[in-house]
Amino acid sequence: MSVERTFAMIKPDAVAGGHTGDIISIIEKAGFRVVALRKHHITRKQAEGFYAVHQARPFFGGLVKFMTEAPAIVMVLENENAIAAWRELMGATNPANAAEGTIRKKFATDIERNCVHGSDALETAAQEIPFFFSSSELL
Ligand code: FUP
Repeated sequence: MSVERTFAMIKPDAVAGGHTGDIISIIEKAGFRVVALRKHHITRKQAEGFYAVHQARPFFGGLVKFMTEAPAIVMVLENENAIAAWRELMGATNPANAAEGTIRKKFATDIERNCVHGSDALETAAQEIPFFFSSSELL
């Protein structure tokens, strides 16, 4: 086990739905330290860059539209095994498959409007954290 940092986001659906406080409370109760946090309205260019790996997928246009429709909360979380631990707490990408007690089970609408994001590997976290934060914001 090692202490890791992961990039996390409360997506526009959950922020607009008034679930920001509940989700941050779940995060803190699960033992994560919030290293950075900011409300941020993602631009089209940022959404296209952030999800570039999915650009050939049929859902890409809808995903970019959703991610830019309203502000999100961007965060950096720290914990033992933070990357896997945060993905477990989020639940499956499709909330229909998400386990009881997970954030997506509680707050997500469907596979697109799935309320939270988390880096899927150390290398991804190392790209996603500086995509939204400068090193001086990691406190
Ligand atoms: P995750 O790592 O759980 O965020 O899932 P993916 O990287 O597979 O997908 C990234 C985002 O693409 C999901 F959060 C939502 C969106 N997506 C769709 O809208 N439809 C799909 O069929 C798959 C993913």
